[in-house]
Amino acid sequence: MKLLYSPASPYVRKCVVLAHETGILDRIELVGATAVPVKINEEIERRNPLAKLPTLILDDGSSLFDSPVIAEYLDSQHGGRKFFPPAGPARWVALRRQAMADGVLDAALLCRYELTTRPAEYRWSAWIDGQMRKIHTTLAALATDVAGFAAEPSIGEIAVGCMLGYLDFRFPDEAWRSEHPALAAWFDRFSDRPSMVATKPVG
Ligand SMILES: N[C@@H](CCC(=O)N[C@@H](CS)C(=O)NCC(=O)O)C(=O)O
Repeated sequence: MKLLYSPASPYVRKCVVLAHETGILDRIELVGATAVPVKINEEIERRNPLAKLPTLILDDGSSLFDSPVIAEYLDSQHGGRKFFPPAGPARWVALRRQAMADGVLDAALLCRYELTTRPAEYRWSAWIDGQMRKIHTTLAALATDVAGFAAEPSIGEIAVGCMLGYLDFRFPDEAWRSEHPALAAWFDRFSDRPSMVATKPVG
C-alpha cells in the first residue's frame, strides 16, 4: 500500500506513528505530496476527491481517507495489541480523544491558512480568535482528561501526541505548556517513544 504523505502533516503523522507502533511501517510506501487548499494537487485529487493528506492507496487500487479511517484500517492489518479498542466504553473514550485532537488540528490549520495563505488585506481577526478559542478550550479539556491517559496508548493518545507536536512545530509561541503542566509532562514522556522520535515534523 502507498501513503500520500507530507512529513509536516500532523494527520499523516498520526497514521505513521500507528504504523510504527504496530510494526507494519515496512508494508507502506511513503509517497511525498503537497496539499494546499488554494492550489489543488490533482494527483491527490484523483485518489481522494477532497485532495487532502493523508490518502492511503490500497494494493487493489482503491483509496482510503481521512486519517481516522486510515488509522483504523492500518490497525486492522496486524495481529498485535489494537489501538482502536473493541466496541465498548474504552472505544468511545479513545475516539473522543482522537476527535478532540483532530479538532484542535482543524482549528490550527484554519488559522495557519488564514495567516500564511490568505492575502493580508483579506485576513479577519475574528476568524483567528474563534479558531484559537476552540484550541484553548479543547486543550483545557484534555488537561483535565490527561490523568486518565492509558500507559498503553490508544489512537486517542497517539492523536493527542501528534496534535501537541504540531502546536510546538507551527505555533511555538503558544503558552500551552505553562498553562497545562500535566499535559506537557505527559507529552514529554510520550515524545520519547521511538515512533514519535522517528516522525518529528519537518518542513
Ligand atoms: N480530516 C482530515 C484533515 C486532513 C487535512 O486537512 N490535511 C491537510 C494537510 S495537514 C491538507 O491536506 N490540506 C489541504 C486542503 O485542505 O486542501 C484528516 O483527518 O485526514
